[in-house]
Amino acid sequence: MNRTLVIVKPDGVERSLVGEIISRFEKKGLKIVAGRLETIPKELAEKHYLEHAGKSFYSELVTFITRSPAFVMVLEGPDDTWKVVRTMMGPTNPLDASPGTIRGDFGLEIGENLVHGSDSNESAAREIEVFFPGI
Ligand code: D4T
Repeated sequence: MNRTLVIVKPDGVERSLVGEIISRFEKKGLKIVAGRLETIPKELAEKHYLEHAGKSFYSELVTFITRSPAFVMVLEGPDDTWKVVRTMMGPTNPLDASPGTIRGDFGLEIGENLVHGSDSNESAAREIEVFFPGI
């Protein structure tokens, strides 16, 4: 089986969309193998978003992802589960996301786009190790 990291970001938790979002993944057939509600510590957020360090939106991004609890989870499914999850999330900017996707149905702003999903098997392995070391 193949695993990926998914985060319902603080905006999704604040808007009580955790159940709705998890439900979509479960109905699709993906299994939750780990999950935790937590206010992501700044150091962890910086590690997670390392690839964006130095970009104009980086400090806003770290402030946003750490501002209140997020629901962090590991989902398991077929090969390239990360791709299944990203398709269900829709593109980064919710304004570009089609209805039927999470961002398309619930989002309007790129800085409040509800959900994170790993963008490759390599990122998934790295990110799972950051949030759930040793699982
Ligand atoms: P994440 O990583 O959160 O799943 O989002 P994506 O994989 O879809 O998009 P990303 O890594 O390119 O961006 C990470 C995060 O930064 C926010 N962002 C992005 C932003 O606020 N302004 C921007 O211009 C971009 C490109 C949104 C998602």
